[in-house]
Amino acid sequence: MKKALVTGITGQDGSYLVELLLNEGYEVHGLWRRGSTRNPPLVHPMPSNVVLHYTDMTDSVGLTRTILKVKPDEVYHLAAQSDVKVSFDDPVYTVDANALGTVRLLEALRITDCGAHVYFAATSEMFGRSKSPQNETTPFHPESPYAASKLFSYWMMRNYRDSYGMFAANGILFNHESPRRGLNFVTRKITNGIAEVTAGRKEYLELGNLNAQRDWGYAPEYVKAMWLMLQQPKPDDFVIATGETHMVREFVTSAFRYVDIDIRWEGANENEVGVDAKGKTLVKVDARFFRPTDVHVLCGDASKARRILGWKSEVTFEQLVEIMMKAELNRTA
Ligand code: F7E
Repeated sequence: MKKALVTGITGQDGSYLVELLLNEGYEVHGLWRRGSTRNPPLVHPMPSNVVLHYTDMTDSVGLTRTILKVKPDEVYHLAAQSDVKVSFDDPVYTVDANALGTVRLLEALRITDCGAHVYFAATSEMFGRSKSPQNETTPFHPESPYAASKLFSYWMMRNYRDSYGMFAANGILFNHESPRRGLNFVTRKITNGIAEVTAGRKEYLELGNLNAQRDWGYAPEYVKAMWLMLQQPKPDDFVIATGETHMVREFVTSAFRYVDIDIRWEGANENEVGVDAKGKTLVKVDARFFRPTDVHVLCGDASKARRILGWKSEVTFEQLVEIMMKAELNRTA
C-alpha cells in the first residue's frame, strides 16, 4: 500500500486531497498542529482512517521524526499561512511558516534519504503584476509577503530537484474555491454573506477591492492535478487554471442572481455600493479590506497541464457560484 503524507491536511485542499488519496487506496498521514488550548479548526470532518502526527512547519525535529516514522512514498506540502492580507500584517510568521517551513521539510526529506515524490503548493500570486495570461514561462513579480514566501519555496523545490535529484514538483495553482473554502477568502465571504442577508441575519456585505480579477476554479479538480503531478515519470512545474478571469464584482452579481436578486452598481472606489431593485444597499465597500498592494489580473494558461497531465478544468465560473451558493443555503437553512 502506498503511503502519502499531507501537510496542511486541515484546510480546503487537504480535505479534498485526503478523499482522493483514500479512494486511490493510499494509507494517508497528516500533520496536525497542536494548539495549547484547542485543535486547529477543521473545514471538514477528518476521516477516522487518516493517521495524524503532531508537528508543524516551524519544527524541523518534528518533521524529520514524522518522515522517519511514516516513510512516505508521496508528500503533499500544502501547509501555509495562506491569507494574502494577513501576510502584510504578519510577514515574519508568514515567511517562517511558508518559506523556511518548506526548507525544513526539504531538509528532513534529504537527511532521511526518503526518496518520496514531493508536491509543493505554489501559487498564481507569484506572478503578481506580470501580464496575463500567465504560464510556466511568465516572469514572476510577487506583490505580497505571502507571494514572496511562496516564490522562495518554489525556487527551493527546483534547487533540491537539480542539486539532489529529488522528485520535487511545483503546482502553480490559480484560485480554487469550494463550499469548504475558509470564510476569510472572498468567494466564501460573498456566498456566506448573501446567505446571511437572505436569511435576514445581516443587512449588507462589506468588501474590499471589487475590481480585482481572478481565475477561479473548483478545488476538487485542482487536487486531482496535484496527484497527477506525482504520478509522472519526471518532476516538473505546472500551471493549473481555468483560463477565464472574472472580477470580484461579477462574482457578487452572479451569486446574488442565484437568490433572484439583481444587483445594480452605483458610485466608485470606496463609495461604490451594490443595490437591489428597490434601491436597498446590499453591498458596501470598506477600505479595511483593501491591501497595501493587490494583484489586479490573474488568468492562467494551463495548456502544459492539459498536454502532459491530461488535466483540464470542467466546472465553469457560473457552476462554481451555483455549487457554493447551494451549499451555503443548505448550511444556513
Ligand atoms: O482575494 C479581493 C482581494 O483573499 C481575492 C489564497 O488562497 O488564492 C488566494 O489568494 C481578491 C483579492 O484570495 C475582499 O483584494 C475584495 O484581490 O479570496 P482572496 P487571493 O488573495 O487571490 C491564491 C491562489 C493563494 O495562493 C492564496 O493562498 O478579492 N477582495 N474584497 C477581497 N478579498 C478578501 N479576502 N476579502 C474581502 O472582503
